[in-house]
Amino acid sequence: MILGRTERGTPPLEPVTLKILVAGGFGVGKTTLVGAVSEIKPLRTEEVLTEAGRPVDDTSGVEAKHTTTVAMDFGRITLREDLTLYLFGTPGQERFWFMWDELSEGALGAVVLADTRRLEDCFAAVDYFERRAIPFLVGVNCFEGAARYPVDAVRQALDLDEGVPLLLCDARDRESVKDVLIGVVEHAMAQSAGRRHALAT
Ligand SMILES: Nc1nc2c(ncn2[C@@H]2O[C@H](COP(=O)(O)OP(=O)(O)OP(=O)(O)O)[C@@H](O)[C@H]2O)c(=O)[nH]1
Ligand SMILES: [Mg+2]
Repeated sequence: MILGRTERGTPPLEPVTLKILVAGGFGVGKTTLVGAVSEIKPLRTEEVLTEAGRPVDDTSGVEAKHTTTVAMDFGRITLREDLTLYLFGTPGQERFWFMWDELSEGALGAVVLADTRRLEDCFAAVDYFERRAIPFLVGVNCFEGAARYPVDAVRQALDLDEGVPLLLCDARDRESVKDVLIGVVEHAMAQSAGRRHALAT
């Protein structure tokens, strides 16, 4: 009888868990993205947008939005039997950005979500990850009614480095979000392999 790998007692693969951040401006779809792919009921910290916040909470473009993230979103997705991602969605509003340093501790990489109607809202997130050399990818969340721009035009507007991937996505769609997450993992792995190579030569 020929024994299969498991019968021969090959140890099961050690699962790898990686931490990925989901950042971007207010109302761009971070909480939606984490909820679309998480296998566990996502932990959310939503608070109702109030009259008092109206002068600072710019909901133009997302008028149907009634709540905002005040601390973080948390979800989990198993991409492969041996690869699990923990997703941490950051709060979008500037007054909660002090959370970002805490959340980015130990992160492999990040997704910066962008909305072409308010592209400038993601500049701060792009700067944040560039400065800390945390590998990131830009996901353009394609809201209905938002003009579609060529990928190169968006890259230029964001002044992205050549190596930073940019993908179009739909934060509500599981498969689309999965592609984005796979993109971040691959990009981060390629960067760290590049760094190791540079050190060895
Ligand atoms: N049409 C459309 N609506 C979306 C999409 N993604 C999110 N939304 C809606 O846009 C609104 C904002 O989504 P959230 O996921 O709360 O955004 P957020 O980035 O977590 O917001 P903050 O935490 O407040 O910064 C919600 O009403 C979503 O239903 C999308 O891809 N298309
Ligand atoms: Mg949110």
